Amino acid sequence: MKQLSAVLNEWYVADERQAGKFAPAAPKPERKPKTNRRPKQPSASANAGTTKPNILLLYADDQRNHTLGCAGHPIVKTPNIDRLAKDGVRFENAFVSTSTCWVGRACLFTGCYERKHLYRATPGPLNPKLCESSYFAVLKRAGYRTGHLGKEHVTISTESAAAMFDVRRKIGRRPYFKKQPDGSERHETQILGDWATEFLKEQPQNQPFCLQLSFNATHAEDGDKRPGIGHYPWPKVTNGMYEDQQMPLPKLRDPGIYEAQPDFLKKSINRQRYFWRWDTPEKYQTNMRAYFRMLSGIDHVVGRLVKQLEEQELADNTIIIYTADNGYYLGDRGFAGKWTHYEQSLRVPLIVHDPRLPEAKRGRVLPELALNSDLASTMISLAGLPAPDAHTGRSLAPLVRGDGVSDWRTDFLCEFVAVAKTIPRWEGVRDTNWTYARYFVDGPDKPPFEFLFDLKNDPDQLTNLALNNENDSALQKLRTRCDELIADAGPPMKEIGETERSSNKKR
Ligand SMILES: [Ca+2]
Repeated sequence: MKQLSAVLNEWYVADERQAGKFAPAAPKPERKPKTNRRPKQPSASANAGTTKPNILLLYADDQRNHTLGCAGHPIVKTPNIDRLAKDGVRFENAFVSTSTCWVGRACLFTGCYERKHLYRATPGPLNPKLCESSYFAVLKRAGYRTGHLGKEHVTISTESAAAMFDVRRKIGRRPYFKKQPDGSERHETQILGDWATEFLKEQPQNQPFCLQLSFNATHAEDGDKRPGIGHYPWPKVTNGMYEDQQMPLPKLRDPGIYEAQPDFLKKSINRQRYFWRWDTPEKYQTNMRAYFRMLSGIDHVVGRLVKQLEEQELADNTIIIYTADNGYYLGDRGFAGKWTHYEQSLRVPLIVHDPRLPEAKRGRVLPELALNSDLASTMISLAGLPAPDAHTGRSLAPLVRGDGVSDWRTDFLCEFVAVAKTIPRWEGVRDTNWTYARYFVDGPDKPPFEFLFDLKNDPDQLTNLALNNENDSALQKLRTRCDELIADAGPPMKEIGETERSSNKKR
């Protein structure tokens, strides 16, 4: 069995190959960009003619906040992402307000709560009006070259797409390994690295860019239940990693934690998928290793892209943001997946690396509550433009810069409106001290099932204080606050029509 150091060494040798010989020889992508592709230009020097910063948003799938080296994880190796955190800032309280792939992406693109964009809770593509105030559209109008590469999982109208993207290339999993013209197979994560490299090489001078790279990793291959390479296919570059290591068990693994859940969660998709991934010690160990290899595969591409930016002398003017579309139950509470109100589902990693930050402002870990819907305003304001009024999110730029911000949010609306079959619609408030959630198990006209957790005294959310009305004043306060947040963002639950339930198969 190989020692970890040997594996890592090979990994970085492979990294050199990627940057040198291998990457340029990478096969051509299956699909050409759709719109407004610009002619190739020499990639000689930085886009020094522009004063606007470039933006590179790296967007992982199904990754909880704790699975990064820089977040203190004892096993997973993410040295390139860790470097971004060391030289940038990391938000240790970053959340998604809706925890699922497609709604999370709609929140990211529009800068709005689900309650405002109502994607898939209302018919049709992503709200065209809100697409106009998406960061892609705003930055494109301001002269940026914009690109989205990878998993989209949001239906965008042709007109909206034309306003948002200069370059748009989609790629899915199923399978992760794509057959290449020479007969070899290449992992989707690495293909995205190739595509992003091409995008950078074609970047014209005197123009800034905003590029989002949306990985399918670390989403499980749901159709393949074989533990390891079947369910969590990793790129070859991480072969052998973690092989000699015991995977730590989830902290919240006591069966009593699962048993204490209400029936509608005990029978939910969170439980069904637990049996796909985590229910036996062997399956758990094998799948965790594979999952971490997928994560390290993303990290490898991050390293490739940083190197590419440096080679093109773009690194000093390119802001890099790393985050994920939703949190993830890795067997915690007897669950798998996301969708629900617990911390494991709502928390995501968030790093903002702005090379313009002075030395003294680098390497900070910020405690403020940051949301996926904040990133649209953040990118727009980092580009020096005013954030659109339509956004419910707020720019994180002052926090990144280290400006004193005295009126930052202390709570946010969390919800799941575009409901999947086995998770009832729910809405709630994540406060700095409390989590409140109400599930409309029997429909929006019937009394909901409520959760209330005192995060100061019960950070693991084990005692539901709403069950016996154990803290009536907090419960009343949070019910009211939930109503207020909803009133600011959109309609109450009972005014939202039936969801397109059948369209929720792919997550
Ligand atoms: Ca996801």
